Amino acid sequence: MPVLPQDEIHLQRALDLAQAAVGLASPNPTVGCVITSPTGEVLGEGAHHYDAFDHAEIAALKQAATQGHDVAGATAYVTLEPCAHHGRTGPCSEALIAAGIQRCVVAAIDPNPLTRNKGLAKMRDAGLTVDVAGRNSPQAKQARELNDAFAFAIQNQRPFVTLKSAVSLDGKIAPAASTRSEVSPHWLTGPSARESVQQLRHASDVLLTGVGTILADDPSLTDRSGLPRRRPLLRVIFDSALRTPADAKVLAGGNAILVCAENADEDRDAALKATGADIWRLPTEANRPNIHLTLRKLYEELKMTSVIVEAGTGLTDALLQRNLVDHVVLYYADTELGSDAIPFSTRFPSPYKLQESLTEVTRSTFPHGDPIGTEDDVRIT
Ligand code: AOF
Ligand code: ZN
Repeated sequence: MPVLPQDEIHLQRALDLAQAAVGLASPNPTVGCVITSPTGEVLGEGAHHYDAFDHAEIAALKQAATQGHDVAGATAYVTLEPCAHHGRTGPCSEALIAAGIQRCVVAAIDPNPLTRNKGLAKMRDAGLTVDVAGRNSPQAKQARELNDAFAFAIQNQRPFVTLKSAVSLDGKIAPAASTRSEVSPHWLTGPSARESVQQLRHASDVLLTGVGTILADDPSLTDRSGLPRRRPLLRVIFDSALRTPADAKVLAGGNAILVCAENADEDRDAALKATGADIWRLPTEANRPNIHLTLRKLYEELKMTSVIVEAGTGLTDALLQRNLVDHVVLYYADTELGSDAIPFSTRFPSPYKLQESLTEVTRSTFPHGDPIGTEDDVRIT
């Protein structure tokens, strides 16, 4: 791949269509499709939006029909293998066959066991030419990255967890508590890191934090990317004793769940629920909210497939210790904060050590290969 010179261009266009649908497809995968004539003319385009039901291929076939194009003998470029099962809609592989598509170019195989490889087989059996992008091609990589969370969640029955933090070169996330008030809350992130964080939040279903972060910084923790999403970013706060103040910014506008101990003070409920927040009373684990249980509930009951964690040392440690971190994004600030400052994690003396440990211990859970993404233009503002 590419087999033909135009393949790369059309597959890239299909990937761009999928990319534009990030936030609109979850809990389904993000998928784009382009249908072209044998001479390379674009006949129809589509992307999957969960609320519109149609899979990307059906959306593209419908657009071609609306524009009066005949797709017999055409090529379909799809970022994910066309499905073979009956779910909320009929199988796309059969729809492409029935429409007379002659060739299908696929960027990535569907990780869903219900349909994986079956769509390809159906089309091949029907006599279509089916080409799959090489595993290491840029198109295949981009297609897999778009659906990292979907693939992980469907195979592990819990959401994909991305841990995000801004750290100093010596692995600290904030100055020592005694000097903290002298520093602005956004002390470690520059404009380009902040923009990147918004993109990460936009691609996530849930933002997870701890009550310590709420009490220390009173952050609003919203998706301010300005891009559309089908369900608002759900903020989940681990708060065993319900210490979150009812006027905390994170509770403004609802879409928040406080996870507390079963015996947390009942009197706090009414004030917190009045903000629109939900309260989950769950059995604790060593006096802390049970992380496994929370993640499983988020997936099973709310179909949440991706979580971004923006938290302090305690929650970061707890997640790393339980091997519940699937992807780490660190923004490095070109500074050192000294040994009294608050560490990213007590389990690792510095991010460099963290990188080594993750490479050894949990590399197999990292779909991207390289566990740590850095951004070199981060500066203290
Ligand atoms: C495709 N094209 O655009 C998408 C696919 O519940 P359903 O019926 O919407 O099916 C969802 C499953 O279909 C999902 O888990 C994945 O395997 C596949 N998604 N397939 O051919 C698409 N979004
Ligand atoms: Zn489909």
